[in-house]
Amino acid sequence: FADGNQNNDASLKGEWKASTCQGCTSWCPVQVYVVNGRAIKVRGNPFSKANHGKICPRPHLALQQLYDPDRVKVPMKRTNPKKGRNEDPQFVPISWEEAIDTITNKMIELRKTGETHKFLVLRGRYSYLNGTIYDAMPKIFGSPNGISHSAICAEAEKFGPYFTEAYWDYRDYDLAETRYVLLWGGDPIASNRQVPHAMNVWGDVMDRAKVAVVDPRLSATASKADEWLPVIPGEDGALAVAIAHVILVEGLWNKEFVGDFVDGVNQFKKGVTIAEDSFVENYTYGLIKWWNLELKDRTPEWAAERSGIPAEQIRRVAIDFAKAAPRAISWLSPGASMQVRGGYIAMATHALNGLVGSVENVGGTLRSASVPVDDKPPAYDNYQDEIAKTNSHKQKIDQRGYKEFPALKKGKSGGGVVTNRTADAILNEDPYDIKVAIGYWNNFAFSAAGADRWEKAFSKLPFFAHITVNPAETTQFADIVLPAAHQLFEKLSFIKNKQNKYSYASLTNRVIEPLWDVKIDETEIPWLIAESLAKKGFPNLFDYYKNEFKDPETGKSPTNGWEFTLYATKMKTKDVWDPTVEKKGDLLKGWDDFVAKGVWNSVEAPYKKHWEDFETKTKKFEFYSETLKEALQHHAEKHQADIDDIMKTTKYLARGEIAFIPHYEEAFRWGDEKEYPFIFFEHRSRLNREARSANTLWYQEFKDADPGDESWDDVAKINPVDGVKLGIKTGDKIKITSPTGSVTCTAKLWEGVRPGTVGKCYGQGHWAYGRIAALDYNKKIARGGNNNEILPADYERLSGSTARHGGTTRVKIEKA
Ligand code: MGD
Ligand code: MGD
Ligand code: MO
Repeated sequence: FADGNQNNDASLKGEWKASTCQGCTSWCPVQVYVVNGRAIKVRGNPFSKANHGKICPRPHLALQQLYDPDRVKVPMKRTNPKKGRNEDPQFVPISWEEAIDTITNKMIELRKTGETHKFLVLRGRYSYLNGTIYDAMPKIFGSPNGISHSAICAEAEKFGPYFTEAYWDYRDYDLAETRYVLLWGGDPIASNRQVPHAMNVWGDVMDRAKVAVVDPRLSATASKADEWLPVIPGEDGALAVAIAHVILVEGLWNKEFVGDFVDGVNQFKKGVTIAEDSFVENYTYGLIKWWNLELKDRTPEWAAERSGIPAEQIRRVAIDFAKAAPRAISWLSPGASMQVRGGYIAMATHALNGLVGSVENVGGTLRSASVPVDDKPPAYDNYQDEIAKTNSHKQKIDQRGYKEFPALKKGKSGGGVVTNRTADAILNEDPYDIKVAIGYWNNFAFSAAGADRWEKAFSKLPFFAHITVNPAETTQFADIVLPAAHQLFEKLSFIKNKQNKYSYASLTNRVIEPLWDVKIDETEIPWLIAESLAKKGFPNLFDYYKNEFKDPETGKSPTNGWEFTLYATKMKTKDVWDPTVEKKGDLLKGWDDFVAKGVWNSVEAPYKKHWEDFETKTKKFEFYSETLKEALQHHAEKHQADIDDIMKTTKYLARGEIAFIPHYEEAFRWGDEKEYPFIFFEHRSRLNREARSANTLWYQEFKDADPGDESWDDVAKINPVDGVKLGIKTGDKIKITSPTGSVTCTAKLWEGVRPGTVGKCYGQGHWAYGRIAALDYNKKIARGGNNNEILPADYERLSGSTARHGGTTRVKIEKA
């Protein structure tokens, strides 16, 4: 059926049905080939411009997730009250009625005692209907606690574009027009946020543009690049400021965007301070301050000592990058930012786009065209009673906004989530204890650094319900387990995203009848909870769901969970499919047309849209961030502190005005060099569907698709030079120990990591999840080791992010 010919006899040939793959944050529109009610193949949605109607390898793995015999198939309850990794939960099947009844009994108790804020919803991956369960449910019930996974994902990355150009989001890139791509820990043909797009155009990109990859590992992209800069983990900041230094000294900044000296003569000379009024900036602010405070001494020779990259290579990359201006992309990824001192690396690497004028410019970094969907739940204030109003304004459980956790999302103290801190908050009952928790599409006992704290926190919770597809690590601590519909094949909802200059709205769809007794996490399950709460005397949530979600075509209110799902999806995407609504993009004929096509494409993202008014304090692209200064000032005042004190509390070295500019900071590392001689770093797999694909045969069989890795195994990649010193050979079983934990895995001697470092993929090390992911599911023996058991729970505190990169910890390696 490679031709996808739909004209032949449908009963024999089956049918292609549209949905969306949420295996990673690319969120690609796909089609599923359904024969006789079975999904048998996934391909790209040909109507989708963003991913060229193509997919990466991973939607194929989703088929094995769907038909995984280890799935949770019916609701279950725990019969062993003791919780812990070594306790068998002794789950037994129960009905949906009993499961929901048990949950709402616990919730009603909180209403009775006035402790509704002790109710918590933990969100992992999500669709744009998440507001019904993650926002409206706790807020109407009376809790502030909708806690998302965002800060274990990539929030530190957004810190860079926000505090330079007031854009708290990921960028898109104009790959078709670019002439230079400088990647900071990004591996776009294998991961990041536009995998099928990158895979499809990378050959052309390589023909037209130079590609330089800053990554401690020889990644898939690095192996084909013009330049590989195997940076010492966490020392990216040194490279970024040295590249900026070279661009200025060589006179290669973009005059149109940045401006020029009054007399037209370049005064940027190593070590020389410059008068601020000698330069007139156009769309930027603070260039000379940045130079005087930081850049003037940041030569390639200075950076070479810190980053481990030769000065000539730094100079060459800087010059080639800037000569391509403005068609030059400095592409920032979690690799360079999700580290203890990564906030300023995010700023420094993104500031390079400012220097070459590639911000929202041809061949540069882009924002997005708008998508006319509504991703917020309808207003719910009218459904909040007194308890709800009071309690939902209490301090959130994750300690955001504490002195130590500024979490400055969009410039607001405590504006962002501090996901990983929630475990400590639960354990220490600070700011209070949590009594009833529901987690969905998340697995923090596996996916969060310092995972053992989550095992303890989940064990401590008096009541925990997990909405899940597989019996994951987190599931093992649940009192009630609810089987979730698989996102790609069994769930109706929608997302919006961008790749390849196009923004889009795409439906996830129920393309087959589920084999098992599953329900949709974000709509059907909350509906049942609301209905049950109403029967027990708390009708507000149910009233809200019934009254505020209506079919936009018939005006009908939902009478069951499926109708609620359908009407919510139709309502929130109405402007996309309603032909009478004007918009910039595809014209669809109506809801049925949207379901059939599955995707709506925008026009291309505009260039230069914000040049006249970046929404920063100064309205300019800030090299000296007045926006960050104000945010830090506000946070400091809140805690009767000064900004230097906040810097110290958040583990930064900057003092004075350095805190407001992109600058170098030495990498922060756990562990003493003598005891722990190796810098540990990690990466993701091109087969990772976040941490949800390890129980598929194809994941294990093709694991060697990651450079240096081996099928059915979990290897730590060690440079052969170090192998000789340690007396360790490829295939040896080894134990890797950090100051906070150890894992065992297999040694692989490989030249793609630099001596003194050890690199390991994230994704293996499941001790639960299923019989393929775990080496022995019943005995809870992991296949390999979970990186989160050696990564300490540390943070990039200004954004609230968890540090997984930058060589956060040192380790020792021994034969196991
Ligand atoms: P996963 O671990 O992928 O997501 O971390 P989480 O948000 O915790 O979630 C797995 C859970 O979702 C399992 O319980 C599974 O059974 C369930 N599940 C699978 N499919 C579905 C479905 O279709 N619907 C529902 N309802 N449930 C489903 C992700 C987070 O992990 C992220 S975003 C990043 S970027 C981080 N990556 C990362 C890393 O690279 N290294 C290290 N060391 N840690 C990391 N953790 C972070
Ligand atoms: P990471 O894999 O966290 O982020 O986006 P990615 O860009 O994929 O880090 C990228 C790189 O950082 C790795 O190549 C690693 O070797 C490198 N690195 C480690 N330490 C350092 C360092 O100190 N400096 C530098 N310069 N590099 C370093 C994450 C994005 O990817 C997210 S948030 C999600 S949820 C999606 N998940 C996902 C997936 O699970 N699998 C695949 N294949 N793609 C995915 N895309 C999305
Ligand atoms: Mo993520």
